[in-house]
Amino acid sequence: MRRKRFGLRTITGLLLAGLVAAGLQSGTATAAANAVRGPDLALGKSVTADGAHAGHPAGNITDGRQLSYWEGPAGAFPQSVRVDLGGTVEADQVVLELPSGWEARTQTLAVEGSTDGNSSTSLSGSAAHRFDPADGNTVTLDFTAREVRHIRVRLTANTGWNAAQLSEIEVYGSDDDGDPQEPPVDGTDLAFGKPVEASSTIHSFVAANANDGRTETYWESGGHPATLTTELGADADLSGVVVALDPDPVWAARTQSIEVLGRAQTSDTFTSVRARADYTFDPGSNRNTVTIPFTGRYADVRLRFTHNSSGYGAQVAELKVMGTAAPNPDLVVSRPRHPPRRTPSPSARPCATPGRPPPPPPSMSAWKAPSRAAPPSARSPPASPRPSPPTSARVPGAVTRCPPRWTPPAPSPNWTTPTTAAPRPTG
Ligand SMILES: [Ca+2]
Ligand SMILES: [Ca+2]
Repeated sequence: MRRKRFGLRTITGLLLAGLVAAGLQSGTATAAANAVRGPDLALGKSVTADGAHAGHPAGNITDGRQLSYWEGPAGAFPQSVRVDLGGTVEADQVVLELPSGWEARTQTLAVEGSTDGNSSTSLSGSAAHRFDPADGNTVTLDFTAREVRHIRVRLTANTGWNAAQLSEIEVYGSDDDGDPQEPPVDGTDLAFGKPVEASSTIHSFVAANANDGRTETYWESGGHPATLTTELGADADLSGVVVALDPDPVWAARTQSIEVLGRAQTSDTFTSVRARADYTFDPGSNRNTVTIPFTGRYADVRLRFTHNSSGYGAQVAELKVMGTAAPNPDLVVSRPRHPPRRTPSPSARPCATPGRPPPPPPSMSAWKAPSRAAPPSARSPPASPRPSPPTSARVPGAVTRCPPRWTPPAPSPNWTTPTTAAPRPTG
């Protein structure tokens, strides 16, 4: 069953009304509204482009950072960049971004969608779109909801630079995967009461709170990235995880960016079983519970968190690992359990080394340094009102944030090149 769009506009309206009533400023309201928009279905997904400037590869376009961008080869229009969403979704909005501090420019572009990577349909026809720092250098394109797996943006002109430029492509709509309103994944909860450990913990919100069977107790990390790992004791055939926060409405809606990893009992390393994606926890629409399906035989399951729109560390009240025990004849006889693997806290270890060095800063000739302090990135909304579950005083500012890892894009299917060349920009 296809889930309904999250009722986000309704939620946003109610939230905005509440914030206005509370006398908060519009900037706070906007950030909060962004926080409850559905997950970005393109985040972390594979990207290919016709070409790219060596320092600004296509992968920058779904890395969740507005500051990092893709740039096409100089002087070569048209240019296309394509995102494979990994599965068919029903999309009705694409958001395009440039770094928020750049001077205004207009890019002529069209957005197309495809279910098979070959035939495509127009989602937003070719038109000139202005990227303006006054609007966060963000362009939002709404269109009639369509089922797509691939999104392609074709750019034919850029008034600000002699190449196509985009720092983020975000896709919104509904995604059949991870539908919190669908029946839970199969099997029983194999994580209840099992050993669980976290990369960091703040105050008394310890990891053991995450599988004690009570949603009123929760684990919270001391920043991001953070991991929560549960050891099932033996391999099991898994169908997914259920991640819950307290459904009490005192918890405001929030989005957490989560990757799921698994490790078989014969392996020493974790592998990703579900790519990083944004999941919205909302007491009003999904009882603050998110289901993340995957399949595989694993003994240990790890959640890796890289963002929480509430502005605090990763938060999990209950982690359920759903599945059934796997045949395991030699568990006791021949294979000792792994020794405990404790990861030092983020404050005690350096940031993870990304898969490649970060791109150099943009050439000064490409954009003017803003005369004032650049506005905060749209990726860093201020903290939403903190829920008021029992807690002692927080220690703000103690968190060391690490950059998200870069994931190399997977090859995407060929995409039929349009028969008509797009017009070149004049001048
Ligand atoms: Ca980016
Ligand atoms: Ca709990």
